[in-house]
Amino acid sequence: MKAGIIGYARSGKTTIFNAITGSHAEVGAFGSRDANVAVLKVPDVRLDRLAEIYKPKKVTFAEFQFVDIAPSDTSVQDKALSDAALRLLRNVDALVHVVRAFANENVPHPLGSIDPIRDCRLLEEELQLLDLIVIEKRLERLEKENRKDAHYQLLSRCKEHIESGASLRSLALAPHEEKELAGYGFLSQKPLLVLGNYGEESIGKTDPAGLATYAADTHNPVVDLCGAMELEVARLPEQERAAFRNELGLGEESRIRFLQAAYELLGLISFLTAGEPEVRAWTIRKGTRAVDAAGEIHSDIQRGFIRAEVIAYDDFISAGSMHKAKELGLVRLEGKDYIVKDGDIILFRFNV
Ligand SMILES: Nc1nc2c(ncn2[C@@H]2O[C@H](COP(=O)(O)OP(=O)(O)O)[C@@H](O)[C@H]2O)c(=O)[nH]1
Ligand SMILES: [Mg+2]
Repeated sequence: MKAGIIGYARSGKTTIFNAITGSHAEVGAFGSRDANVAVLKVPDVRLDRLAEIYKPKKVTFAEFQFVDIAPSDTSVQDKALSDAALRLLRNVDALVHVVRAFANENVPHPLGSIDPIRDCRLLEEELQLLDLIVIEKRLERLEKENRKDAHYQLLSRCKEHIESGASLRSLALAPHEEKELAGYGFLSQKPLLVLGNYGEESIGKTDPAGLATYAADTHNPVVDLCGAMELEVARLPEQERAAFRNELGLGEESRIRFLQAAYELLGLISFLTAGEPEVRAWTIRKGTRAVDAAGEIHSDIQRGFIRAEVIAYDDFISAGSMHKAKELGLVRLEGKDYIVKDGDIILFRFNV
């Protein structure tokens, strides 16, 4: 899974990227790169516990890619997205909008004032407009070629939806229509997480900029944090961080809050595999069938799928070992269509 950070210049995107990923990308500048990319390991206490039991050679956490995209060209800083950004964003699974809610006179906002809800609205409009441009071009092509087919009708529906002021996210689509549109990578269709970047003075206040209320209306989830403080804490030696967070009232680590929100937003869960060579977590979407979950591991396992031996993590822990769990009848045999649950420990039987 991959999330792309977007937002106005100097909203704190790189600061938050560094705080969440523990990277050292240069704040306020970018050099010649198009993007900073980091891979987050998704913390999972279940894996730690399984590793104690299996003592495997390798423990592999689920991974989540986080991309900090270069700011717009300095001449067009009132736009949140540059052309280079757009190319990178087409293939992300989710967008993270860093919204500036901190005041800092030395660092002006490109629009001249701090107004988080305005920024959310304008960014949403920017995404919609970018999609509209793509749709209109395509429709024109189809008209020229005299192909007013089902695809044409579908794109026309998208166009009307955007013209009514809505994002494609809220357009009801049948599964085959979703597939038909997937190749376009429409930006206003991507799940969006709002990351409110507050100043120190807002720590401990509830929804100081009204972002949660705005987000409830648009169904975009919100995470509030204080980027500058998060970065300070992230730079401390690990053993000092928790005490500092407590003292400052910063709450749960930003990385964990971000990942939880992102998993929730994208409807993600993890299933686990455990053995002596490796204990590992795999990320899938809620509602994934066993045979497709197998495909996450290897296409051979998917193709040759026979059955899945499944035990819920909690059942395994209470039994204490796989041997005991089997004796107690806690390990189930499931077929291809079984819907995998979060925390299922699975052994796939397959034949190639
Ligand atoms: N006071 C304050 N300054 C911040 C905060 N987050 C970022 N900044 C400052 O704002 C400037 C731009 O930050 P940066 O992360 O490069 O923003 P980007 O352009 O969105 O990537 C830098 O000088 C940061 O130090 C914050 O939470 N509080
Ligand atoms: Mg930046």
